[in-house]
Amino acid sequence: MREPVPQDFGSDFLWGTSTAAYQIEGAINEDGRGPSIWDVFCEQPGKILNGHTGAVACDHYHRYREDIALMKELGQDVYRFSVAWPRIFPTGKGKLNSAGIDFYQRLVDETLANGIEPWLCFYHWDLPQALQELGGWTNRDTTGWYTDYVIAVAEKLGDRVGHFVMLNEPMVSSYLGHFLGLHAPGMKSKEAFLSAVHHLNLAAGQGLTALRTQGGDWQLGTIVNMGLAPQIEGADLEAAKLHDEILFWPFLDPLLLGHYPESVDPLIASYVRAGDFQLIQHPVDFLGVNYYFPERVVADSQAAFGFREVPPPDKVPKTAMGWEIRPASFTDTLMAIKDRYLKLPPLYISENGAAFVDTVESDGSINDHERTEYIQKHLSAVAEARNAGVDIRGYFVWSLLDNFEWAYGYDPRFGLVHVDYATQQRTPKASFRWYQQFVRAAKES
Ligand code: IFM
Repeated sequence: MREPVPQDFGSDFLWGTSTAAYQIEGAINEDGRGPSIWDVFCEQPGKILNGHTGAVACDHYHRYREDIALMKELGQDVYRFSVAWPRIFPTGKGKLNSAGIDFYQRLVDETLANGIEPWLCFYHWDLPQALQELGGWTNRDTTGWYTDYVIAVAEKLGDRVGHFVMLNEPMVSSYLGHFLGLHAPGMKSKEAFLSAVHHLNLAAGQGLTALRTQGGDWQLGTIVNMGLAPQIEGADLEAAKLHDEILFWPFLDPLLLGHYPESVDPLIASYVRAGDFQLIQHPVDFLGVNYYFPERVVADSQAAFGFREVPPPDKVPKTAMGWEIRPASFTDTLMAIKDRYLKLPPLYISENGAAFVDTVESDGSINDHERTEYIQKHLSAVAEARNAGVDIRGYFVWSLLDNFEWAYGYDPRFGLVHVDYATQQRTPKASFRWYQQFVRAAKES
């Protein structure tokens, strides 16, 4: 795979970074914010590495101006952030907390004042705990509370925000949160997982349909994560197909085809009601794809769904999280999405990036060449997919800042900007400088 050159993307391509509320904001008890499922999960012993929590995180709630100044310095066009639902509705529903909205008003205004377009994601996993106590995503009513929340946010911010994202990675919140128990709310049940899948899909469709009736001139879309298994010798292709049907395609098939994959259909049917697919299949203006690594799987007749995820072989390159580095699978995944759907909206790579062990040198610099190389190679993969006809219009690095990496706490560092958690000092890494130059050159091309 050759190195990407800025001309591969053209001057219209959008360059950005992504973050998520719980991973960077901190200030969990300020200005009337209610508890989220992640606050509660973090308090449970043994759930998060080193007992870390998002209570302070990057203190972005107070330092957002400094962080937006960094984005401006980086030269990015777009910034995807998420709104913390429990800041807007502390108990998930009912009376709106205006102090919570005020924070996002300031954030959006500052972003725009710096010439950056805000992309607002409604849900990046931090469900209000009060709704969890009513069943969370296993309760169909959550789709209605989500819709009320979405409308309330759009009413307050929709005059300045042009792009809204309904959900980020519903596969992770349903599977890791409801089946594997590795994420909040920490459930381990097949039924909880399947109901969460359907209710997340329904919430996105219902929320999107409601937004369309508001008359705003908005671009509406949603984000999935995908990383199809490498189609290489020795791979268990049958198991991979099953895995993808259970975990990846259930979020795109209903949206773009109006039904679940064949193997999911009988499992999930009891949660589906008449009219659901009409809501879920509502046309989107764009689709975000997050890619990190290809999922390797083998058949396992003892496993709940007949497959098991396995670690990559020793000899393949990996990130600090043990994730396989395989840019070719990124191209393959994008091609597979294109091939599966006749009518596909424009795609954005809404997350891509890697954790590596960063060393702060004695002069304060962080020469994270592995991260730069990872991004370069994955941009090549994007360029290759574009050349093969996939309509990809932008790329967002995950992430602007080092941040709270969920069950792994603060150990993995994904940022273009290093965060010293003791002092909250931000230091751009070498990858930040590389991305800055690349984006500048791409815009001039
Ligand atoms: O940090 C996460 C993010 O919240 C969602 N996508 C993957 C990232 C890295 O694990």
